[in-house]
This record gives sequence, C-alpha cells and structure tokens, in this order.
Amino acid sequence: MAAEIKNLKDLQNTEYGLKKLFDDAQDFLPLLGTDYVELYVGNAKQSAHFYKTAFGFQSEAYAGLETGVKDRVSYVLKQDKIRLVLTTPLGKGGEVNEHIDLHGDGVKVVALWVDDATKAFEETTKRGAKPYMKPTKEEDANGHVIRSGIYTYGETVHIFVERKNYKGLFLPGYKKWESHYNPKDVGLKFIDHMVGNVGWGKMKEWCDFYAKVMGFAQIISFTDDDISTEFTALMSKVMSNGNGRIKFPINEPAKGKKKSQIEEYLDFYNGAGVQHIAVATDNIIETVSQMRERGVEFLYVPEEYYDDLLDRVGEIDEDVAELRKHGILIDRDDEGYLLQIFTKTIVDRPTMFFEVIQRKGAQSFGVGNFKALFEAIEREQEARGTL
Ligand code: TYF
Ligand code: FE
Repeated sequence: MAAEIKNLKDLQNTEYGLKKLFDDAQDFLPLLGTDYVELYVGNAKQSAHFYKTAFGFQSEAYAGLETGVKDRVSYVLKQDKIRLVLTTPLGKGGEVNEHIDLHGDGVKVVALWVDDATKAFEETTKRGAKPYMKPTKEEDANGHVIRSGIYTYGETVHIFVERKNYKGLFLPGYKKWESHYNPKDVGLKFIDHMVGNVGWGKMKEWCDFYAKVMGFAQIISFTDDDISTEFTALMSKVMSNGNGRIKFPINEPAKGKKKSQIEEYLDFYNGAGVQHIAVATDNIIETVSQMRERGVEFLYVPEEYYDDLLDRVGEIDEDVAELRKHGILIDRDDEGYLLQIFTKTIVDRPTMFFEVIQRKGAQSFGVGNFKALFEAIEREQEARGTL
C-alpha cells in the first residue's frame, strides 16, 4: 500500500525520511511555487490558440521579432497562478529544433520561483546538479530578475526565477500580448503536481537527485503490486519540497504482460521527460464540462466504475450522475477525498497529457483509481498498436 507521512515514525520509515528531518533544519532551497512551465513546440502560434480555446488560458506576454528576438518566438499564457510559455524556433538548427526533433512538442523548463536564484544555483550545483544556466541578471524599465538553471531527468531543466525586484508582466524582453481573441478561463487555478517518466531502473536515481540535490522528501511510493493491471506496470514515488507546494512524482516502467505505458512514452519521447501536468480546480464538474465543450478529449471510463462508487468512497458532495457523465474519478484517503480526470495525450506522439484535479482534503494521488485509469490508457495503447 501507499506509504504516507503523517507522523514522525512514518517519516523515519521512508527511504528519504531521515535525510529530510536533517535537511528541514537548514532548508537550503526554499521554493515559493511553480513560476512557469515552458514547452518547446513546432508552432507556438497555433499551440497558443489551442491552450486559449480548449484550456481557457489568457494571452499574457510575447517575445519574438517584434521585440528584438531573432531566433525564436515565445507566447506566455496565464490562468490564475498557472503560467505556460510556448516557444518555437524561427530558423533551422539549434537547441530548440533539436529538442523538438528528438522529443516532439514537450516540456523543456519547469521553472521554480525562489527568493534567491544565485543561492539556489550554488546550493544545488554544489550538491551535484549539472548546470544549465549560470545566474543571469535580466533587466528592463520594470526592474530586474535573476534566473539560473540546472538539469533534471532527460533534457528537462529547472530554472530558478528570482523576481522580487521586478514589476513587469513576465520577464524582461517580453511585451504585453494584446489579442482580440480572449476566451473565458475554465477555472484552472494552479499546478498541483508534475510527473516525470524516467528509464528502466532509474526511479531511485532521480528520487535521490530530488532528495540530495534539492532537499525534497519522499511522501508516497507505489510498487508495481499496487498498480499492475493485466497488461501494464510501473513504479512511482512522489517527491515533495519542504512546504509541499512542489510535488514531483517520478515513474519508471516495470515488467508487465505487455508494454508499459511508461515504456511507450520513453520510446516516443526518446528518453525521460514530463509525462503529465496536473492542474487544480475548485469545481471539477464545471471545469471539465467547459473543456469538453471546447474540444478537449478525456480518457473514457466504463460505466461499471460508478456502480459501487459510494461503497468505496463513502458520501461525497457531488452528484454521481454528473461525475459519471464526464468520467471523473474519485478516491478517498484518511484526510478526505479527491476528484481527478485525465486528458488523452495532447500532442501527436503518445507522450504528454494533462490531469485536472480537485482536492477535498485528500493529499494523495488517487491510488484507488489506478486500475481504472491504467485500463483506460491501455485501451488507447491498443488502438495505437503499441501494447
Ligand atoms: O500523478 C499521479 O501519481 C496520478 C496517477 O502514468 C498516475 O495522477 C500515475 C502514473 C501515470 C498516470 C497517472
Ligand atoms: Fe497525477
């Protein structure tokens, strides 16, 4: 079963627990939250249209030829606390094209908001992080930001953003993006967690990275016994920073009867990368019906899932018929319950997808839904012939 930290004993019993107790005394990497997520994509203009129309993001900022950037364009989209940056190269060759060639559209940067980006860089690189970007000051009339960066799994990077001396919209170099097309938001509030898929046998290595280099602690672990379905298998551990605002589950494939969904991802992404971004709402039924109307495709859950739902999760505030209509999944732990739903992959390669989640007390990840969820993913794999 999932091991969760609720008291000192639980904490000491987890692999990274003792270490975390020690580190708490000297939290060397205070993180204020997720700052932005940057995707490298083949056509940022059209992707931006998709995230506005289908996901309800708002036009925020822009950088490109019009702002003096010669080699790429970036669109910044916002919904409450969530900031997405979509970047496309304007010419051939270079880092962004190589990333797209290898991985397709995908997450390059998971940026973390810090008070001191120089210290964040020093503390993490001295603990073994591979540098991506030395602390760099960027400024304009609105003040300055300092950014630095380190590599994590695959070619994915964390950029530390220090913006306490900046009053501008996003970053120096960006201008306000004025658009006449501004579809309403769908109620997405913040990023709840972001999941990384890593290679065979690499989960421990990357959990060690988050523990040693970034001072995270393991809060939950799933073995393949918890979550093997007839065909697929994976292992997962959830790493969290000290204040719980940043949660990174790490998945690795495990042997099943047929091909693991994680292995399918690794094949098409050509290595490790971000698998899903879970975004929080405080009204999942409303958010999901909006997204559906705007063309988002969600995984299908068979009706039988709902037959014994109330026996499994007890009383809930929502109307089960509404949840069933949308295929929203429900799970309970001893702190409360959560509602979650998963989109189909949102790019052409079967790689990245989104989760919409509403927490009503529960701080876990929906282990009670894994069987139904993974069977739904397998039906997609089957249709692709990749099982
Ligand atoms: O983030 C989680 O742990 C849940 C469940 O391939 C999950 O959203 C785990 C693995 C996976 C898809 C979803
Ligand atoms: Fe998730």
